[in-house]
Amino acid sequence: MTNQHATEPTSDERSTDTTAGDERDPLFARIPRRDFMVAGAATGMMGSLAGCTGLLSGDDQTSAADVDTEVPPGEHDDYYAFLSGGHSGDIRVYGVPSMRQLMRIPVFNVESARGYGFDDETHEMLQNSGGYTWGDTHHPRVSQTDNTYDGEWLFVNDKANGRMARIDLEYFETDAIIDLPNHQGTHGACALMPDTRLVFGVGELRVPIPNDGRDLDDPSEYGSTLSAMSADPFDHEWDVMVDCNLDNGDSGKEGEWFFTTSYNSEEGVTEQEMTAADTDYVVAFNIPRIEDAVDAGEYEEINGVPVVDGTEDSPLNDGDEPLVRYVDVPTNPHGVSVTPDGRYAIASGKLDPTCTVIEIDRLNEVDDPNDAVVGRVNVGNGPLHTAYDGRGHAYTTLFVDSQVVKWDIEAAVDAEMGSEDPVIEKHDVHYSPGHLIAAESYTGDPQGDWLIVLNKLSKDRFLPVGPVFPENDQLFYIGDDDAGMELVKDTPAYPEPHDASIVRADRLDPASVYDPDDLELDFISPDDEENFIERDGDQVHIEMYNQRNHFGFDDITVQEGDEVTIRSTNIEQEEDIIHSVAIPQHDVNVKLAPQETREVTFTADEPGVYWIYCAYFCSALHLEMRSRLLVEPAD
Ligand code: CUK
Ligand code: CUA
Ligand code: CA
Repeated sequence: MTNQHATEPTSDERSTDTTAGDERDPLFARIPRRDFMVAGAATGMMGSLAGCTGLLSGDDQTSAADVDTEVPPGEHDDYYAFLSGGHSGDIRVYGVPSMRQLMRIPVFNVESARGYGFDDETHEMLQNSGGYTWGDTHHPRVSQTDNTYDGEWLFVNDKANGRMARIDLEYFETDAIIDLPNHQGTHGACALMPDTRLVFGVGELRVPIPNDGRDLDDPSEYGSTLSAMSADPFDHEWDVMVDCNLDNGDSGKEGEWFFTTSYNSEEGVTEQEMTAADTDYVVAFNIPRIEDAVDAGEYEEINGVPVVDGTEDSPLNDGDEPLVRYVDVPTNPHGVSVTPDGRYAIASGKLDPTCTVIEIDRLNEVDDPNDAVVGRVNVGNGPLHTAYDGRGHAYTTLFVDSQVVKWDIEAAVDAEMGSEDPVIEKHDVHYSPGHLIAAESYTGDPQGDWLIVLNKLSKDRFLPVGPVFPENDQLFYIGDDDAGMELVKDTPAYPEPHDASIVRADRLDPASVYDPDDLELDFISPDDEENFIERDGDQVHIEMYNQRNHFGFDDITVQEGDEVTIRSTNIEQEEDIIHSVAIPQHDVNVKLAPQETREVTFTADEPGVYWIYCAYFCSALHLEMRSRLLVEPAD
């Protein structure tokens, strides 16, 4: 068997010419043509993929042609990937297939490069949602219309503090955060499909609800909730309570069901207790029925939120139209995701080597929800998450085996329970994968070309950087079922992405300068009357424009002890000319992109001279772009 890399591609095969005269969709121009692969096979590139446990019948297995992931200087990627930053608290934006990091979007973290958390507006947003300086983002999900990404919003959870955030994809900035009072940690996050009518945060950690000191050491009284929010405006609508815990979540495609896993049906508090039972749950929430209960007043208000009783013994779950159905699945499941056609919810076993296939329509037909289970495939050890290519295949990460397994969904429905037969192929990854995500896998129409596997461990894959290792996000090409999965790129990732969404670039329409009408604060032009320094007692209010290479005032004089508010507009029209208002020794750092207006409030508590300067390198006279803040000593 020859290694696929033994034969160097010819210069033709290595071509990066994306304008070659053919009729392919320019979006997919970089994917090699079928004839490359035939040529590759003909020149002796037969054999198994490096690191691939070949399950295809031996000699027929051709390697994939070398897939071109190069995005030459000046060219753009075909996709955006939005990766959660884990306990960095942010979102990272990558281009795919280059895997270049394009931007970071601070969400729950204070971040100086973008001045996030420094100006009054973002500071207050963080203060009003709990005042924490960090969060733990896991599940970034992009809004959809008709089960297709619409590029409007991205929603993400905070596992650390029980919050959900909304990111505006016009400006690539966090614009709203909701503190969910009945959540200790919000883990899963996903909108209700097909149209993002609601956004869900999945409460993971069981606590007394309300958590006000009652039932401290009586875990049988603990619970968790699924929280529903409207997307725009971003408002908390209701919770539904369960006894067990809730973990990951995904939406059905028809606005009816929302699925989560639960690994703690035991309602335990120790590892031993939480792993005692042979089965836990996929919890299926019937959203219209829950909404009807809210409308009918069948809830208890807790912490200002209508909370519907969805526990197993709830009277609302009696009868023909239960609000919440509990499906038994093997012990301590983790990921759950709905197939692109909306037929099945597939849950990964984590402690059990299987994925369980639930037929969603059957949930309305069967008396015993366990009768909705139509398949159970033995995929390997430690299955965590499943993604889709839109061609009927599922791809599941195996944390323990350090592999990705590709399997056939309908074959799993046809096969005996527990069969390995639906498995098509396994490929090693490096190492210990958590999530994986295929291009547009969460929509009704996955693109079927790229797959990113988010490996928790990188070990020997990169230059050593001390005891804290980067993660390793590996890019696979999955567009050729005959050739199999091809590993094409390792990408070190700063700790610690958990999940991602990959969105076709043409679905987004980001702004390159601000529209002043979209901002809360009024634009400040260079007109004299719009630039002023006003005193009211010991409060000083300053409004000034800025542009290359000066601020509206050369000097600003205040008194020791004054509370100073500076509001400033970057009046530049030209994209990418960013300024800032930075003041040494006052923790002031406000980024101002073109046409943006922000304000910052601080106390001038030490007399002296302070140079207000611009921290973005904006022009040749960037260093000269500064003003003096003169703080006069108090009498
Ligand atoms: S995740 Cu949050 S523990 Cu598997 Cu979706 Cu990493
Ligand atoms: Cu403006 Cu540097
Ligand atoms: Ca369990």
